[in-house]
Amino acid sequence: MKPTVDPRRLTVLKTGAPGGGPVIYWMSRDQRVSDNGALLHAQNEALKKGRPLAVVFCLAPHFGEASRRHYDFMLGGLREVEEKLRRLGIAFLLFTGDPAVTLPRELTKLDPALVVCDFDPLREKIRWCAAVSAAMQCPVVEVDTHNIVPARIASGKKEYAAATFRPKVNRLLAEFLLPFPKLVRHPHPLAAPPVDWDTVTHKATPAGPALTIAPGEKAAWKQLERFLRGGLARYGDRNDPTADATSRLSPYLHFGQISAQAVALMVRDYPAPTAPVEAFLEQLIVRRELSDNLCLYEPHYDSLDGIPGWAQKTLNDHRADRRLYHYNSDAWEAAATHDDLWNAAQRELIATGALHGYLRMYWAKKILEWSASPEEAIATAVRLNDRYALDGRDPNGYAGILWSIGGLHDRPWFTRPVFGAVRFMGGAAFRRKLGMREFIKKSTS
Ligand code: FO1
Repeated sequence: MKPTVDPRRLTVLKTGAPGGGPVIYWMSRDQRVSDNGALLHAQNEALKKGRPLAVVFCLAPHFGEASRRHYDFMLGGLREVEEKLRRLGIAFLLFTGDPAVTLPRELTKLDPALVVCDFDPLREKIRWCAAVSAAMQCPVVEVDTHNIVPARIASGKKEYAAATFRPKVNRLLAEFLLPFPKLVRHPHPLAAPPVDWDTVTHKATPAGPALTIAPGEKAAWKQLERFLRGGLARYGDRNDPTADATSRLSPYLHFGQISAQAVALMVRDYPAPTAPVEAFLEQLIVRRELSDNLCLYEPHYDSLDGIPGWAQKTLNDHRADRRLYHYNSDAWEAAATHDDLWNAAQRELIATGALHGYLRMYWAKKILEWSASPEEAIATAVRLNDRYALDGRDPNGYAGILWSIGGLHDRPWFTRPVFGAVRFMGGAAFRRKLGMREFIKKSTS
């Protein structure tokens, strides 16, 4: 029998009596065929039981603040998934509706032998999972194939900082940073009608700005190649937004169209200077998995209650400090502040759905500085990032916002008005970079 997925990736959500139907992988977070531990586990179980294998995706009519760009990107990737699965003799079924309502009904009809789902610490997905598990008679198993070291194994509690988390991940890396085995052509067919993508796309696409990058597993690998050849060696100067030395992989990672595993293995073995390779792996492995750790153990991962005690105190102590400027949500969204750099960043976010990491910190910190309260600042940053960032609605985004505004995973600095001891970011040095003046001019043209 083919090598199974490391059992430490698995969590039994429900034991139960296998039905007479297929094994089902309910795909949600990890929307890819290769390097997908949940899909591999589902196939292993289907081969053992001699059953067909079906991948099910439930298209929620709206997911948080997701807009047209997100659905175009996601559906573009899912079309590729269906095509690849068909060639492997694996059925792909797409349902539309609230997954917590649609899936219990549709999965029960299939009388599955087993339902496999993929790990996702966000409260919306936990709600969906609870509804599916409650409705199923058969066993339901969760597989963490989004993290290289499974989140539940890396740590049993909310970690304080990267410094406390890094050794726990590094100690286990050698056992988990391994290539996934390949899927085999499935010997037990299941007839499934092809998805009518035009109707689905037409129905599911809310309004909003258009997509600016190619979606899907193939496009993700092309972007990885470009990064390896181009940006990786210069990854060190990633704090210069004009250096274009970032991987631009985060939307593909967010939708699971490429696995962090595959990216880490390619980067680790690529002939490039050690420093940028280490810096990139720190972001891809420690920082990214630290944000899943936050969302897994901190229910308030997108509000003030999720930040450390010292930061709650210091922001409270400075709650009444005079704000030099104060904007409401419309002004923020319209990039209509007094600060041309902030406005340029917001326009970039709306136009492309992406914001360079360093600029994103500046963008969030200024929202703290010019909002009436820290609560309002976090709510504004979460709403704008979820609505416009292609990689929004993701643990990484929430952790980044709580880091910028609430000192999460950071330490106290010199005290300033409004910020208290939360790390301040002025932007003066930033503006002086030649590239930044171009960036601002470009955005007003
Ligand atoms: N997951 C689903 O299972 N069904 C959806 O319709 C869906 C829509 C969606 C839109 C934007 C977005 O950023 C994510 C979306 N997801 C959907 C969830 C995604 O797959 C991830 O599970 C979470 O966003 C990250 O934890």
